[in-house]
Amino acid sequence: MKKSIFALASVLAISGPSFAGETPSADEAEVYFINLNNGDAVQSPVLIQFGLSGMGIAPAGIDKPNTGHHHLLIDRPPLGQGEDGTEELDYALPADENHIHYGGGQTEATIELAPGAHTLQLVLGDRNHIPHAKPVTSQVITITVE
Ligand SMILES: [Cu+2]
Repeated sequence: MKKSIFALASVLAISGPSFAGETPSADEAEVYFINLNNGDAVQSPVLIQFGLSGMGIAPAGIDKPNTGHHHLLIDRPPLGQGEDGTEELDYALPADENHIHYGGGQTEATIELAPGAHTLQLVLGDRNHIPHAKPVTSQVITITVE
């Protein structure tokens, strides 16, 4: 995990100042959970399959129109305006235990989750990890790990 955070830091450093939320999304683009529904009871580790329609996947750092890479938000409020008034959708997503980047272009992941309820949301990010304009985000679902 540490290695991927360093890799992300170097991508951000190379790309320099980014222009917030300026990468256009396709009008009809949608991200969704393929194999999980709100209210599901599951066992850890949990396989999560990332669905995307209307756009394509490209690894982080690749500049290709109508593409992005998946981000999984775990146990945090829906992406939007933060408590301090910051418009989160305008900036690169952080990389931490609540924000997992799939910058290699992955379309599924198996993650460990502690027993109990967890919220999940998918957000597509552009080559600089910034949500598109307009943002392509899934519904927030709650699953319970038994
Ligand atoms: Cu990213």
